Amino acid sequence: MIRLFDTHRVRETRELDGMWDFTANGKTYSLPVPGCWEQHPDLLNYRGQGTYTKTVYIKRSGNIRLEFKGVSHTADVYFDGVKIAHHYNAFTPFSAVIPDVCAGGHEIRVDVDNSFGEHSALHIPNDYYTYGGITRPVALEYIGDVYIERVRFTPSLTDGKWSAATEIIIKNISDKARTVTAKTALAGTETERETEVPAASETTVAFTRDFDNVKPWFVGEPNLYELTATLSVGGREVDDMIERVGFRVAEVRDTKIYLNGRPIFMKGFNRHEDYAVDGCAVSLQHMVQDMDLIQAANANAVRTCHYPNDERFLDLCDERGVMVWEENHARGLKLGDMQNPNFERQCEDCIREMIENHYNHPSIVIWGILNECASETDEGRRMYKKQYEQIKAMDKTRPTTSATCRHFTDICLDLPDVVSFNMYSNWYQDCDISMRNDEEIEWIYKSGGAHKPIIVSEVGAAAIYGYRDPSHCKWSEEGQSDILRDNLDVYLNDDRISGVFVWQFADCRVTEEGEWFQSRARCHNNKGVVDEYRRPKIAYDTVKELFGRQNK
Ligand code: ADA
Repeated sequence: MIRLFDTHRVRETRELDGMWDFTANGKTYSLPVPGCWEQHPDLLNYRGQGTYTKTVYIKRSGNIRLEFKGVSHTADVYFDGVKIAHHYNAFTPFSAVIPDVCAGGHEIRVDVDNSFGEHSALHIPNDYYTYGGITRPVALEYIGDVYIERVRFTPSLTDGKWSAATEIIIKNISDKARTVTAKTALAGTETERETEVPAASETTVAFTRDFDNVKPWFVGEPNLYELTATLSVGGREVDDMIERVGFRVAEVRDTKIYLNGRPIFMKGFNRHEDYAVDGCAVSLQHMVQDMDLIQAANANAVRTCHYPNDERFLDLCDERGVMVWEENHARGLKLGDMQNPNFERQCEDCIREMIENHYNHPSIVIWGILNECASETDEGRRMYKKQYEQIKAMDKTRPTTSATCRHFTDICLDLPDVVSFNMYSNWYQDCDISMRNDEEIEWIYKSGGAHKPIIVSEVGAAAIYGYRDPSHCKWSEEGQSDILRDNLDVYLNDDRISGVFVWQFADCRVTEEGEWFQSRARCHNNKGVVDEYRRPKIAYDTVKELFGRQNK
């Protein structure tokens, strides 16, 4: 399943989930897609290249489109031996159109690489694991010469009245101009327009309409609507695209974040896409289990640390009324890492693909960038500024932020709409939590963050599941619970703060290469309130109790 709802009724689409042949180190396996190759006993720590192949049967001649929702971390795709796509980054989708394919059997080959090196500026040895494989779903679609590339839905609220702009991005891959009729249907309102799409080009058809009888999307009130866009040529429907949208506007006014004019407080978890046996190819069942546990802990938000998430999880957030801070792919990159010649382009591609593909999710209320990167440097500031500007050029409807740990040295706090900081009081440094919080906020106000909302983007401590100790020492479940209680008691009751995210929801695997193993017992980041099998630690109930008390 590629999304939690049907995205087409006219366009014929087929998912290529299932068993693919896989070859690595001269040995061939049969591996499931989506999946990580690390799930195979021969490949538990394999880092390098591997090749997936699958023969598909095309039942009628014409154009086909292949969509990969995620390949970790670099893919080179071939169709009958001809290269059709190259993509870097495990966490954003990509597609390829192959024109004039004849009916019959054809081979899809995907060369996958999860190695580290200068070619990979974002996937580096880190405090999470870079798996290998075709880790998210793959779809094969039959399309005509003109088809819908994307649909953008932008709601707005003026004097209590809803309106929305719908843009249909139409592609013509033929060498002749085509006259098409574009239609939309949403919440009982239909629109139609005829337009000509020049040969080998892309055209956008836009409609703006008022919507008087819709219910807004809000936290815990996830009203969703099906937006259908249809394309006809000569009176015959040739393509369609279905989106599931919500009437939700996000804005920052002075020190608060507002949804639909109502102030919100984001209380939630940082969640890596990582599950014991699934690796980063988290199954839908395990996504739903995560969502159930997150909501049972009285959370209302998730931060997709530190990369764009699988759209099925974002669909779940839409359905459940859970707010999302989604961010581009970057964690803890020092200036030297950011000066990798591939860094800026790889970030730009990631941001573009994240926003193009996730723009319509009402649950996403804020875009984040560059977690704990070199925001204390002039060169780093240039890159932060460029990425914020890219986001605003693509989406003016959502606020921006970035989680900093450059305490007292960050020179980028004037750039985002919301200032966020990661703080591990009483884990990495013992201190008076309230005093340290006051110091941090007073510095933020003096360093470009005045009159902005503030989010505590990470707070937490580690515990080894099952390790109990009456001394409540560090690494014990009791110790983790105490540290989270003491910190959340401060952050949940400070009116200057608009949100807090616990680091982290679940334990996750980390890279063994480099120095991470030294401070990461089991080669895991053990700060989850549940372990990698989602077995709750004492801290889970502590967070549940404290989040349950906070009803801002
Ligand atoms: C940082 C980082 C997280 C994680 C955390 C930790 O804040 O953003 O990814 O590494 O520290 O566990 O120390």
